[in-house]
Amino acid sequence: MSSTPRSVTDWWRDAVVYQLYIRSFADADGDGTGDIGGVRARLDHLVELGVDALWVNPWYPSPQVDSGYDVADFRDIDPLYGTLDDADTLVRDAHAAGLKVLLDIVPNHTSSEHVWFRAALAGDAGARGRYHFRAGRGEDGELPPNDWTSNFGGPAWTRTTDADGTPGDWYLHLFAPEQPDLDWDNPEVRGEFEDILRFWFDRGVDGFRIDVAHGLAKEPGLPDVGPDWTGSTEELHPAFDQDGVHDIYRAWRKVADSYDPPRIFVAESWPPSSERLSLYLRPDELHQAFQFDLLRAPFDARVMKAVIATSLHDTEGVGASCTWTLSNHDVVRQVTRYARSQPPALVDGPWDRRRWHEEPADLELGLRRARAAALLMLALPGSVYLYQGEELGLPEVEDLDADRREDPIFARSGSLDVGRDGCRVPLPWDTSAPTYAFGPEGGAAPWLPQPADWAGLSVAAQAGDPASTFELYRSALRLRRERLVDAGPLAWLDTPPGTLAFGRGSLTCWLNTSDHSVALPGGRLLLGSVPGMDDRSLPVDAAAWVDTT
Ligand code: TEU
Repeated sequence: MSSTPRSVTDWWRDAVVYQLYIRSFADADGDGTGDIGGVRARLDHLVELGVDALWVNPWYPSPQVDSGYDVADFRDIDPLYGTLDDADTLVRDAHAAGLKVLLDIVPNHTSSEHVWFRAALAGDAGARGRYHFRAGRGEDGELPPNDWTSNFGGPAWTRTTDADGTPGDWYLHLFAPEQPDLDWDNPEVRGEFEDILRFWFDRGVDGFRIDVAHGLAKEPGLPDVGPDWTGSTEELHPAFDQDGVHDIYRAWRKVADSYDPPRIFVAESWPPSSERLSLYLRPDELHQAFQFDLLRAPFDARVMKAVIATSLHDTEGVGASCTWTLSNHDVVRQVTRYARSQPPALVDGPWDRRRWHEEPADLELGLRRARAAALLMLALPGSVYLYQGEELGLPEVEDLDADRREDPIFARSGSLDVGRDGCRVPLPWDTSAPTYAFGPEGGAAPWLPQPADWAGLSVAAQAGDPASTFELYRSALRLRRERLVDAGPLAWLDTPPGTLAFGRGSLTCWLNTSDHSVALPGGRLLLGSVPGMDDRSLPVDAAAWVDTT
């Protein structure tokens, strides 16, 4: 809990938020899946780590086709995780512990089991108007309405069957067929989601992470994307980052500001550029938007410095602050990303998943680099989101059996993309293999198997060990609160190739991604990413915080 008082309304500008992937955090009822009881039982972990808030991935009723991102009812809790009363209790517990609580809102689509979509399939014209139903192309409407493909592989359209058994219209799903896209041109959709926001804000929830925030408005007419679209996030797609989204968020901001204290939003948006990302951060729109370019960057000081400088420039241009992250439940964990030869420039999530066949991972190197990158990120101005397990230095689990993989990306890509299960393996709490106290003694096995060699990565093995990753994060968060929360903007220093350094207040952060150690000019070492390093030289693949007063 922060020891530095912050303004009640601006706590989020430099907050450290812990992404809590509830399916894999802690299992209290012994069914093998994480739950609210498990979160309540382990809240002290977040307090000891020193974060300011938690973001809970979707916990709503869902068929779990996409780990809860296929929501069937936005105003309840899936029995897998508990009840609405449990949720209220957790919010109270978190607040009592000094932690804010953010939920995950999924406005781009519903589950195909949502009452709205069930009515649409039954032929209710009004319900169909809440989604993107279109007649097919071709002589008998047998071809999809356009050439869009799903983010998970395969077509983005599924044809329905009319009540008389004849083939009917198609509906759009940018993700799985069980996730039909909502039509945000429909005022009923807009009204429903503003009511959903109020439902949770009224229960004390402090804000939301907005899923696929860049996807709600589609280009009118849903035009073809054309054969030349490469799928790179640098190109605008008619389904993403359309200017129409900003009206939606201006309305949402009004809802958030009507509460005391005001509630907040953080956008998951993958626009073609940092400049377009800043449009979401204008004063009458959203508070935060994940700056994914640092996550997409290789462990390379030159690339990382360019990403940081561009992001700071673009957000300052709209009077906003940056929101950094290196990890989440959708991308390969950074210990493994940094464990292979590094790409020359930014990459997209799936790229790392395709490499594991190409070269072995040096996880010792990967962890060393991930610890250094964490000190870099935590020294930056702005807010930081940590993904559960990164404070333990967990690697990606790349050897899950195919029959254990639940991510729809795996099946829908014809197993060409192994999918995201490898970064979603349940946390190890103590050293007792094979489940490391993820659930109660005698409980069901965790929903994904944990590696046999994770005892040393568990919370119990690391807490109190000054050389551990957990204690590195704890120290960094404490020092960050004491020295950096009001330290203002960064000032770059001139440094040798392969390194970067910047000053913030009395602290200078150094990063060395070169192939040789470099001299540290003066100052007292406050924190180093490599255990036992001194304040005279910075080893390779390391970072240091130096007191330069
Ligand atoms: O992810 C949106 C999104 O863009 C991701 O699918 C990303 O493109 C992909 O994971 C990169 O590998 C959000 C959620 O974070 C994700 O878990 C959901 O599956 C998706 O939306 C659909 O709701």
